[in-house]
Amino acid sequence: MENIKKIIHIDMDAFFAAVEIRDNPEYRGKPLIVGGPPNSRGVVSTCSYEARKYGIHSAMPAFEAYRLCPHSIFVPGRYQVYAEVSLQIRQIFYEYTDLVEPVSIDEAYLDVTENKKNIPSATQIAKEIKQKIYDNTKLTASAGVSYNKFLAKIASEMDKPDGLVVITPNKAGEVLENLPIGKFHGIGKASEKKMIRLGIRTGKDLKERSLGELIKHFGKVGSFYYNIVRGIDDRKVTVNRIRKSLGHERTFAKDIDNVEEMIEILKKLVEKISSKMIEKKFKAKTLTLKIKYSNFDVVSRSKTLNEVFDKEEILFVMARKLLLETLGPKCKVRLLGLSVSNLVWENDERNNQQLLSFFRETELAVGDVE
Ligand code: TTP
Ligand code: MG
Repeated sequence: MENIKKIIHIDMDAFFAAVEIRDNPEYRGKPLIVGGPPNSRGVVSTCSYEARKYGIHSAMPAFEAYRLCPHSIFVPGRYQVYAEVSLQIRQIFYEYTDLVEPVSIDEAYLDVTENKKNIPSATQIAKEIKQKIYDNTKLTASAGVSYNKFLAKIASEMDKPDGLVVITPNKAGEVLENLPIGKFHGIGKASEKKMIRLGIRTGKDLKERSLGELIKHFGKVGSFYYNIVRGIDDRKVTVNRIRKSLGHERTFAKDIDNVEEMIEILKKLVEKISSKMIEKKFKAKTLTLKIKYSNFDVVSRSKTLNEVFDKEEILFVMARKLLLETLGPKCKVRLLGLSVSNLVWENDERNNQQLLSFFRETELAVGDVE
């Protein structure tokens, strides 16, 4: 029982459209399309629930949306605003746990099995998060609570908008049996079609097929299907780490006290760091030197420049200076390390966290068809 997890999936409702309606109340209650424009080769990014009644949906060509509902309001996206809201809601998640896995600009999984507020009920946390999202952004989110990611995601979709659905272990079987196959997250469009051809329309139908049969028809992913319909999903909530620093260090076979030798070592460390920075296309503002003395005392000293740097020569000058300023007389050194931080990526999106790269993907989804 102990290893039962508490997972929450949060997904904002009609996200871009909801932001536009919040900021332009005259759009409320109307079919609103973010994307377009209708006479272009652009596509629908998202639309209000009123527009969805006409069959309009994300990724549909804008002219088709126009054909389905000519009196829709078309507005272009304001991605910077959506990105800011996305950051705002993420801050709320971090009040409860650091185990947050953002999956798109408006969606994330949270593992709250252990949480910063020691709240035993994940449902309670989901309620609080929804409330805080509303208080801070005046937007609604839907939440799903369950014991794994797959079920939490299913749950968040079950009562949109503004939903809060909990799938407990003893309810999971029934929920999954009744679920149309197209609603199984992870079963793509092609597999869905194939399943329907095979007479699999609901979870119940899927559950009746043997593992061998599913693998025969779908290959490796067949065993994933076999598991999810039984509510089995071991995928962990993983934090997408954003690199905040890059460093290398060397421990010597024998303690050294020769400064020239130390400088040679710094040179090697600098080479490694600089080439990695150039390869990965980022620069830094801060360099930190770490020295571990033979008695295991550790000191670190940093230097921050106003300008970003990635060149070996600059790194080396800084590193050498730091060493000479830091090193006491007649010291034996056991380890030297260098690291760079305050990183800035060449393509700006990376700077404002991965969020902006989601948002770029989103833009790609709405971008013109080539
Ligand atoms: P979704 O969460 O898929 O959709 P949604 O929030 O608009 O509506 P729902 O209530 O059903 O969750 O996507 C989040 C945002 O990402 C969406 O508002 C716009 C953007 N997006 C695109 O730009 N293109 C796409 O194809 C999709 C699916 C989303
Ligand atoms: Mg959404």
